[in-house]
Amino acid sequence: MTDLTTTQTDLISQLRAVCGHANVLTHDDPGADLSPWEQDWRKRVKGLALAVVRPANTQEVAAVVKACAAANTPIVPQGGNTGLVVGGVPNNSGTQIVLSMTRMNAVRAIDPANLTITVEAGCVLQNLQAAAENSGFLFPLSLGAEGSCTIGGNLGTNAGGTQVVRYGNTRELCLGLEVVTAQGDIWHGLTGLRKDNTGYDLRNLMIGSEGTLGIICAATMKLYPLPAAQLTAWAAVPSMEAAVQLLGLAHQRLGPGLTGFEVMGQFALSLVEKHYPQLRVPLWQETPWCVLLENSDSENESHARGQFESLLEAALEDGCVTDAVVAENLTQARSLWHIRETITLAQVQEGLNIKHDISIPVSRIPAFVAETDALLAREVPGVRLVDFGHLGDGNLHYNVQAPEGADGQAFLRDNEERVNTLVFDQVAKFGGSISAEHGVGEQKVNKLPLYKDPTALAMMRAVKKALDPQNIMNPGRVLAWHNI
Ligand code: FAD
Ligand code: 2HG
Ligand code: ZN
Repeated sequence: MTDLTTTQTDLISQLRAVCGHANVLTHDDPGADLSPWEQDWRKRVKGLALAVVRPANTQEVAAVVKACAAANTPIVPQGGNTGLVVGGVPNNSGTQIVLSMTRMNAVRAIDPANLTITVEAGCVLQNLQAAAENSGFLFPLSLGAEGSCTIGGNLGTNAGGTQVVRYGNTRELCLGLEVVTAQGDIWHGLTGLRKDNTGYDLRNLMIGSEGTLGIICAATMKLYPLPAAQLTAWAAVPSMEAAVQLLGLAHQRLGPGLTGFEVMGQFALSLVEKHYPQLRVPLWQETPWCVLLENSDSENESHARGQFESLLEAALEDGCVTDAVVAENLTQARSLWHIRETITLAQVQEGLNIKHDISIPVSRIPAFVAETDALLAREVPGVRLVDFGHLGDGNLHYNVQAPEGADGQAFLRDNEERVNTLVFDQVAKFGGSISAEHGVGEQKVNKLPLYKDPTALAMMRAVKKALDPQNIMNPGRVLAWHNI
């Protein structure tokens, strides 16, 4: 560890006085290993923290921020550290503290009549889902990282996941927040109100701000009735056009019952088959695309099954589906979802890759994919496209894997920048966004000014400057300070 300045040593003593000695970890502690907090999930970046601070409550968070502000020390809020854009780990300067929220994980209250649950930011998403279910409700946010990501991180990134087609992003699920500002003040905004027109929408400003404006300490989230039945189908579709046609049919036939609509390209599924053969991927060999559909029904299972079967019959007749299976039971349904959620891990096994979490209007996705696939094949010979994602939301993970047998590091060094530019230029041409779900983090910080509306960017900079004039909240993420 580098020598600490007197200010840094004093700060660490103050933080230990606030949170307790054991909850402020530094590299000077005997046997210290801070790498779980310093290394990003994709293992693309490893930072160096001045300290990892683990507060137990909102008052401690406020005191930590006040101390850091006085010492002009940057703070990187962190939840489960499953983010994919290098937003929740420190840089390598050794001057930033990681504020780990995982000790603040309590479910504070459930209000059944108001259909709300109030939880602390460090609550793991799966535990929040379970708390809701144990009280007879559904908390619908669902994503592959749900066993370790936290609701604070979900709010920080405005996470999407697989139920957005019906329930919206994390933002749509949130009614109130408790936040510590960059000055260390507490905003008590935990209302469970569905209507409140008393000025600027600060809640939605904080959501998706990736820790750059304040620290989310707790949230009041919406609950929904548990569906009476939930069915999952896996369909082979002959083209992306057919997948979009199937989506239209599913909206028409299932209405609000359509809770999931995921598309998966053949190569993406071949990676699951290759690295996780025990999962037994259905139908993938004979078709360029598969679609996973979910029907959540408020009546009963036979109603849901009847609806699903008539949808699939119509789709087979129209030719937008060539073959399909409907899960017979919950275990089979879970296995199908598990295959979908395993694509990210299969990509890790296959080697280094370039990730994109883009959105395009659904109607334009087939043309985008055809044109961009051809462009990449021409510009980066041998490149392998791992296309999958939340087609129901117009959100594709248009990921790019190195050619077979290529050295992943060399591939990234020579191609990452060029591939990003090619893909993002195409996204702009088709009226899309360069990040639909994972956020900007550090990874897209230099790209944002190229693709975001300049007036919107100017307003974002003004907000950052007003709320965090010292630039201590997750600096260098979302916006680069030299641009502010
Ligand atoms: P972290 O990674 O710890 O932090 C993420 C960002 O939020 C950072 O900028 C951090 O500073 C900020 N932050 C964290 N906590 C707070 C807080 N309390 N207050 C303010 N800011 C905070 N994302 C999707 O949107 N959809 C998916 O389907 C999806 N699937 C995934 C599947 C896998 C296998 C993996 C590894 C990731 C996936 N992700 C997905 C990305 C990631 O899980 C989400 O971004 C998630 O919301 C991050 O939560 P976290 O607690 O891990 O946050
Ligand atoms: C998903 O939808 C996640 O599974 C991760 O957003 C996407 O691995 C990816 O690129
Ligand atoms: Zn996703």
